[in-house]
Amino acid sequence: MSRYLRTIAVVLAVLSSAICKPIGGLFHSAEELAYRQTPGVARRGNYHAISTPGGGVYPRLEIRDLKKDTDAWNIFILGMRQWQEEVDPNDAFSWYKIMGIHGMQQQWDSVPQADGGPYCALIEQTLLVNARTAVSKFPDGGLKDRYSKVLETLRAPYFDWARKLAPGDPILPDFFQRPKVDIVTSTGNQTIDNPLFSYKFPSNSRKDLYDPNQLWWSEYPNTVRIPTSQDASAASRNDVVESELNKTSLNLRERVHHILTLETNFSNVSSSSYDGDSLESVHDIVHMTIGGDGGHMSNVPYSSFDPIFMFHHLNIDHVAAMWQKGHQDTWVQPQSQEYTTFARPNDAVADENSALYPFHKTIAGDFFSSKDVRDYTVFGYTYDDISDDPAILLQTIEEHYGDPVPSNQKREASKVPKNGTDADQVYIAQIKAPKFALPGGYFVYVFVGEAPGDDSDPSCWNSHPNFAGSTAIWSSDNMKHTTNGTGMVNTVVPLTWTLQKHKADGKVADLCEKDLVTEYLLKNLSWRVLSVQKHDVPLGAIPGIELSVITASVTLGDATKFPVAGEYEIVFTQKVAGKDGGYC
Ligand SMILES: *[C@@H]1O[C@H](CO)[C@@H](O)[C@H](O)[C@H]1NC(C)=O
Ligand SMILES: *[C@@H]1O[C@H](CO)[C@@H](O)[C@H](O)[C@H]1NC(C)=O
Ligand SMILES: *[C@@H]1O[C@H](CO)[C@@H](O)[C@H](O)[C@H]1NC(C)=O
Ligand SMILES: *[C@@H]1O[C@H](CO)[C@@H](O)[C@H](O)[C@H]1NC(C)=O
Ligand SMILES: *[C@@H]1O[C@H](CO)[C@@H](O)[C@H](O)[C@H]1NC(C)=O
Ligand SMILES: *[C@@H]1O[C@H](CO)[C@@H](O)[C@H](O)[C@H]1NC(C)=O
Ligand SMILES: *[C@@H]1O[C@H](CO)[C@@H](O)[C@H](O)[C@H]1NC(C)=O
Ligand SMILES: [Cu+2]
Repeated sequence: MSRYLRTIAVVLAVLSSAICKPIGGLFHSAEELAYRQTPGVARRGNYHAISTPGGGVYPRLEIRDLKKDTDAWNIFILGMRQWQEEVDPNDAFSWYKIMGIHGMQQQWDSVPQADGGPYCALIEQTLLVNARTAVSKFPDGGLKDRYSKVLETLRAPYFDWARKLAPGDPILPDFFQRPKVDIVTSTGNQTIDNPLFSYKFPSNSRKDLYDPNQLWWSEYPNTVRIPTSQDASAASRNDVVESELNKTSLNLRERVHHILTLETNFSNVSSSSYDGDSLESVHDIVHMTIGGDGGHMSNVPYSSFDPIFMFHHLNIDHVAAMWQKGHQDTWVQPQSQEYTTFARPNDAVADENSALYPFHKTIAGDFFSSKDVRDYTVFGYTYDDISDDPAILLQTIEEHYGDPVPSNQKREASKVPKNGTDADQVYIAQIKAPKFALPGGYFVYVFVGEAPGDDSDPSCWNSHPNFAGSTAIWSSDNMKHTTNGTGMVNTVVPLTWTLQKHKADGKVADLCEKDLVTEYLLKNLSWRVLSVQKHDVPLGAIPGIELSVITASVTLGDATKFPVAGEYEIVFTQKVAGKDGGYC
C-alpha cells in the first residue's frame, strides 16, 4: 500500500524558536470534558498527547470550499470564536498558549519548541475541540443533531494563496477582511467580531509581548496586517494585503508549480539552506506580504497570533503533502539544522528518528518523530485535492498551479512534443542572500526589461510592467543568536513564465535558443532589494548577495509522469562589488 508522506515537520523545525517559561496547565471542566470527548487529544497533567482520532480520516478543504457548506462554516467560526474568546489564556490549550508555540517566549507542554506537522495537527484538533464545545451549548434538537453530524467529518481548512481563481475573485477572501461576521449561535443569530479578522490579546499579555526596542508589539490590542500605524490605534489594511498578494500571486503560483513538478530532493524542497526553491522560502514571502511593515505576520515570534497564520501553515503542509505524494521514494534525509530551534543544539543532525518537540505521542511522554508522521493519516486527515492516482494528481497540479499560457500556444506546430524526446527550457534567477542583513528581513525584486527609475516610488515597483517576480528573506533577531551557519540562504525567482510572455510579445527568441535568451537576460535583467518598509536598499548594503540565472532542459512528462529537469547550468552570475549596483 502506498503511504502518505510528510515533510512539513522539518520545514518548520527550521522556523520556530522559543525560550522557556514554564506554564501551568489549568483545567476547566467544560473544555476538559470536550477534550476527553474528542478522539485525538489526550491530556494528563501537563502532558497533551496527539494521536489518531478514532473517527476516521477526512479531508481538509481549501477555506473557500469550506465556506460553501453553510453548517460546516458556522461551526468552524463558532469554534474559532470559542477558542479565541472563551478559553482561559492561562490554559495550555488556549489560543494564546498554542499560538505562542511558533516562537514567542513561551514554553509549551514542558518542552520548548515546535515542529510543523504535529503542530498543524494540534491546531486542527484544538479547533475541533472548541467547535465541539460550541455545538454542545445548543439546545437539544434538530439543529444540534445536524451540527453534531457535521462535526464528525470536519477538519481545519487551508488557505491556498497560489491557486488559480475565477476572474475577479480576491486572493484574500472577504471573510478574512471583514471585522464582523453573521453566525447562528446557541442563543440565536448574531453579528460577532470576526475571529478570522484579528485576535484580541488578553489584557495581561503586555508583559509577555514587551520589547523595549519595539514597543508597539505590546501596545497593539489585537493582531494587525499592514497596519495604518504602529501604536494602540493601529488598524489592519486588508485591502492593501489583497493588492500585494495580487501582485505576487502569479509568481507564487509559478514557484509552487516549480516545486511540485521539478524539485526532486526532499532536503532542498524543505529548507532554504539548500539550493533550489523551498517551501520555507515561499512560506517566508507570504508571511512578509501579509504582515507588511509592523503587522504580526511579518514578525517571527508573534506571527502565529494572527488567525490567518494557521491557514497559511496548513497550506504549506498541504503543498508539502502534495509534493510527497508525487515523490514517494524520498523521505527525511539527515540534515544539519542551521537555523535551529532552541530545543536542539545547533548543527545537530536531525533525521527521521529525531523527536519533534513538543508533541507527545503518548501520555507517557514519548515524542513524535518524522518517521511516525510519515503517514499523515495517523492524525485523521488528508487533503481534498490529493489523489493516489498519479494521473489525477498531475492534472490537479496543472489545474491549480499551471502555466497561464496553454501549452499548445507555447510550441510551434512543428514542435509537438514527442515521447521522451522533446524538451522545454526553464530559466530561474537563483539568489543567495545573507539571512540577517536587515532587521526583520527584506524583499528582492527582479525585473526583465527597463527597470523602474531611481525617482519612482519603490512601494509601486511590484506593479511596474517589467516586474518579473519577487522573493523574500525573513528572519528575526532571536534566530540570529542561535545560528552558527554561514548565514546565507537560497531562494529563487522563476523566470520561465515571464520569458514565455516576452516570447509571445516578440521580445525574445524561443526559450530553447539558449544563447539568444542569455543575451537578452544579460541586457535586460535587473534586481533590487527593498526593506520590510518597502524602501529601496542599495545592493551594496547586503554583503555577499548574488543572483545567478540558471537554466535546464526539461524532458516533458506525460499524463502520469512529472517532467524531468536535466543538469542546471549557470548562465551568468551577478555579485555586488561593494558599491551600489556595481557588479563584478
Ligand atoms: C438565522 O440565520 C440563518 C442563516 O443565515 C437563517 O437560515 C435563519 O433563518 C436565521 N434565523 C432567524 C431566526 O432569523
Ligand atoms: C489582480 O487584480 C486585477 C484587477 O482587479 C485583476 O484583473 C486580476 O485578475 C488580479 N490578479 C489575480 C492573479 O488575482
Ligand atoms: C538531497 O540533498 C541533500 C543536501 O544536498 C543531500 O545530502 C542528499 O544526499 C540528497 N538526496 C538525494 C536522494 O539525492
Ligand atoms: C540540493 O542542494 C545542494 C546543496 O545546496 C546542491 O548541491 C544540490 O545540487 C541540490 N539538489 C537538487 C536536486 O537540487
Ligand atoms: C514512450 O517511450 C517509452 C520508451 O522510450 C515507451 O515504453 C512508451 O510506450 C512510449 N509511449 C508512447 C505513448 O509512445
Ligand atoms: C557554535 O559553534 C561553537 C563551536 O563549535 C559552539 O561552541 C557554540 O556553542 C555554537 N553556538 C550555538 C549557538 O550553537
Ligand atoms: C534587451 O535586450 C535586447 C537584446 O537582446 C536589447 O536590444 C535591448 O536594448 C535590451 N533592453 C534593455 C532595456 O536593456
Ligand atoms: Cu510561519
